Amino acid sequence: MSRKLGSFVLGLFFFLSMFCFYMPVPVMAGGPIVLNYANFPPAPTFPCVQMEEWKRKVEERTKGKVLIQTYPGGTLLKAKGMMDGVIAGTADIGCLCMAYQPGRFPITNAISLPLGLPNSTVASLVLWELYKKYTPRSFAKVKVLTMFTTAPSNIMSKIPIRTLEDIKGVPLRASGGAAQILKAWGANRVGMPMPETPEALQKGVVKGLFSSLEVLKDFKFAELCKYVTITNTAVYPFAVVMNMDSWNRLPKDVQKVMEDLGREQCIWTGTYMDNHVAEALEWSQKTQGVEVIKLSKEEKARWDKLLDPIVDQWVKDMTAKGLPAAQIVEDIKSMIKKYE
Ligand code: 3IO
Repeated sequence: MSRKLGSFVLGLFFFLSMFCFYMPVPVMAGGPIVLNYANFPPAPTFPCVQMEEWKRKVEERTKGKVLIQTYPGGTLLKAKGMMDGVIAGTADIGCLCMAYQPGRFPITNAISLPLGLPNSTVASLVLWELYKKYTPRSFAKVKVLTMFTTAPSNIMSKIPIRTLEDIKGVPLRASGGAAQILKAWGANRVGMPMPETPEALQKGVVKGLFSSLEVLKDFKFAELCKYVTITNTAVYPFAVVMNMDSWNRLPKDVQKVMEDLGREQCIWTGTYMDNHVAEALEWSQKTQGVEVIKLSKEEKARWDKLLDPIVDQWVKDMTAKGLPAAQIVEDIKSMIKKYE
């Protein structure tokens, strides 16, 4: 009796497994498509907030066909290894800050030149259009899902910086184009990715940093840096990239959802950043006693004058490397006008 039952169960198993075998592949055969998304800073910061928003939209618009597994805080890939990690397939998707490898992304890093980008929303749109126009070789090995920038950078410091004399020789943290600007103002610029900055500030390796102001709240820098000097200059450019094989494996309809999200996500993140900067600055002043220093007109003119050679020098250097550098600068200027 039990023998008969045994062979019945076995037979049933084979019978059913045949169905599994012949089932058309994507339709729930192995559950949803799971994609790993790596990010380098802690979860509450803006690159991760936009990551969760992108995940939400993709899962909703693919109706559960795709599941995005997010890894904030450098748990899967760290700041400087993001691009190569995605190329190697350590993560399917990764969010990277291009300023951490400035030589690697010369065209898109042009966005951090002092060209008067007014806010994150406009800068993000300009960056996205710049990428679409030039499709830089630096991204040939990956699928670019979106790009965005921070809001323009300001100085956050433990000591008040009111004049060029005050900033001279002060160790301040910045990366990429922002670092060039600090150098021009005479600061002792120290390069490191954002996640290493809290410890450097704590230990006194640096006396402040040069970045977008939402970090006052998101990294609690307002507890240490009681002064903000308004300069509204360099933005930091970011890219979200996908491993090329992972991309090619996706069904066409899923690819379309992600393609259509590229520009939308760029605008969402720019808008979130601009609003969050305003909120974080207010919080810093009201609850942390942070002083906001506005340079006088004459002082501002001195600071701006030191930035004049930066764009010319960049055009010279990049032209020598065979890039249409003057055209890129012209494009950025006219795109700013268009989006403003
Ligand atoms: C940044 C990087 C990670 C988390 C929050 C952030 N806000 C601004 C940045 C820009 C940046 O990459 C940097 O190094 O200043």
